[in-house]
Amino acid sequence: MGRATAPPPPPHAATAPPPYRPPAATPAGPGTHRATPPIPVKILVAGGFGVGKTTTVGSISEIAPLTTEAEMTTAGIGVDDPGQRSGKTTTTVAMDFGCVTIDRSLKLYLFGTPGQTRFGFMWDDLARGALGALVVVDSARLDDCYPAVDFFERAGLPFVVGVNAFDGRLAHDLSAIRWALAIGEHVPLVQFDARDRLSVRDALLVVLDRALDRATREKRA
Ligand SMILES: Nc1nc2c(ncn2[C@@H]2O[C@H](COP(=O)(O)OP(=O)(O)O)[C@@H](O)[C@H]2O)c(=O)[nH]1
Ligand SMILES: [Mg+2]
Repeated sequence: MGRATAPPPPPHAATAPPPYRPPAATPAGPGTHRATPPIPVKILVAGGFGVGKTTTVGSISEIAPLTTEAEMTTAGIGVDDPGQRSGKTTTTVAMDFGCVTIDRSLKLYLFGTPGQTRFGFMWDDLARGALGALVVVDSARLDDCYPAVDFFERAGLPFVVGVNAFDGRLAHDLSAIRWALAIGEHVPLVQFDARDRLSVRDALLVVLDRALDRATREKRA
């Protein structure tokens, strides 16, 4: 912010101008820090259709999440199945976007992928520059998350599987889910609630941990 107009000339403008003096440096006393903007980190929120990706981004985002939801139409019957327990009537057609500041040094930018496999062509673009992913899973419909698990395994991107406990219940326990998904021991598997901000935050912190772990290993290699 600056002044819109130049200050009026001093009354003695006709005399020689005063010698140039550089602007006084701001005193760097104790307690003064230069504000460094937080490091932006891109994280994907992926998974099948109707598993809670949009809900996850919406629960934690500190900006009103940008979603591209559209009403589902009868054309989707038999193609897009949100599961019996869901009252879902809309679907994400491109992506969800939200962000959350973790602390002064770190800000996460969350990109929710569209769930339907027919939008798979967008995943490569969305994954560009991402440091990690949370693959959201509905324990009653494990099949739906295979494409996402495959994608991140092939892409070599660190990911965490987050089982969204619809109504606080899991259809199978975590070890059975790990076995069914055939994910390696190095892939963290956590239970969370997509509607609960703190629960989503904890799941995202596990993703960050994985991403950091991977970055440190790469730096050492
Ligand atoms: N009961 C319950 N409903 C949920 C939960 N997570 C999402 N939902 C609902 O399930 C439906 C699908 O969620 P949504 O986030 O749109 O799924 P997406 O397709 O993965 O983006 C919506 O109607 C949500 O309100 C949950 O943890 N418990
Ligand atoms: Mg969605």
